Amino acid sequence: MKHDVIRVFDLFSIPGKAVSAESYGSGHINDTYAVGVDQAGRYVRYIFQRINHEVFRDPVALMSNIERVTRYLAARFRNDPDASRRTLTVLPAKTGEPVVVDHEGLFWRAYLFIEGARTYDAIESEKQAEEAARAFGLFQGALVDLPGPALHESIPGFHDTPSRFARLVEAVLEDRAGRAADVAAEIEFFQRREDDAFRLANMQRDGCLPLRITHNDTKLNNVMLDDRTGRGVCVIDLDTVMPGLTLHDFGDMVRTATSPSREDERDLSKVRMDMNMFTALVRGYLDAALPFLTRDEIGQLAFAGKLITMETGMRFLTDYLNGDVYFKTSRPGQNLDRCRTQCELVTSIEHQMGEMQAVVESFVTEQPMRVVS
Ligand code: ADP
Ligand code: GN1
Ligand code: MG
Repeated sequence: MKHDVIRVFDLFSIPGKAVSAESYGSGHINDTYAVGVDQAGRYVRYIFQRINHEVFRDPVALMSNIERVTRYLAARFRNDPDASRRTLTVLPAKTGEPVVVDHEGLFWRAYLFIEGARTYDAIESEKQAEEAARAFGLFQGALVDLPGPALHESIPGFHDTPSRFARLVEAVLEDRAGRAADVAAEIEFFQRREDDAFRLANMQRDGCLPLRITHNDTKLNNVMLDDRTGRGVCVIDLDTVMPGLTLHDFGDMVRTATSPSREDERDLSKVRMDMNMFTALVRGYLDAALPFLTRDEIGQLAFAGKLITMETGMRFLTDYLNGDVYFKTSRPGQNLDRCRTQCELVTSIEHQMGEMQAVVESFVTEQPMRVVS
């Protein structure tokens, strides 16, 4: 284990004695631990996270976002019989603050552990796709009326796809790790699709897509599904909740919940956009989000899947070219493998775009949509 989490536990006002700590989950950014605590003979688990402050430059502002959002959600779920599991619960440090700095200058936070539910790194069933999408749709819907000033932008330009494209070009030119020559095919893959990077950004600039409060990191393993019922219990990983486009959230669901393969799968024959999974996603998402989405947003749902898969592929390739400095890796070449699965999925989406668009339309019974192409 990289950190002395038992020592960090003492910085929080959680009763009992920490008896175990283990690395937990498979996130690419923060360091997550499950900490077991003995509370007068009762064993209770908590989640402790070291916030990656290279990525999130202002952990205090970030935690003020998360506190506002989780308090608001807790109030909304107040009458739910399962209220304590429906949102993350931030546990204060002894200072009373939601984030604390340890002896090494690292930033830590703690959450209640959501028991009886789990996350999935790869989609296994249509039901999971539908439930995950409904949970993210409900999450967006619940935050439509969040009172107060705009949330802090925890990572500026996070889904600015044109700037992600520019950063890839920069990484190719700099070629810091001397890898560009080996990935000419992947670089060209994205260059051929440069125009796509601009579509949603242009629509937003032209006032066709509203800025809302969105999650911005809606990959499948950022939603917990109930072990018993399979239903979406809680949307987690709230670091990037900030003003954004609903389409980016839906797009990341398509990226992570339509192919049965893992993100770093090396056998590319396993990577494909499964139309049944896509249909389940649209069903679950629109069930929750149809009341607040505009026609233009609905018209771009299928395209958003392609865009975010492309954007994420570009980010993996950029990181590979920069020498693997952003996403955690556990083996050499992993970021390149991740990039390749994204390219494969983009291609699969391109082949099925007409059908995907028809699926979306089949769920919308009112007046015909305005589809911008
Ligand atoms: P990262 O930002 O690194 O992706 P996450 O916040 O997504 O970190 O946490 C990593 C994993 O830890 C999640 O995918 C989930 O499996 C688990 N996890 C996170 N928060 C909780 C929680 N409150 N209760 C139970 N498990 C959690
Ligand atoms: C990161 O933190 P995690 O693992 O849920 C990344 C996302 C990427 C994703 C790719 C803050 O998500 O943007 O889409 O990896 N989060 C950040 O798997 O960059
Ligand atoms: Mg995560």
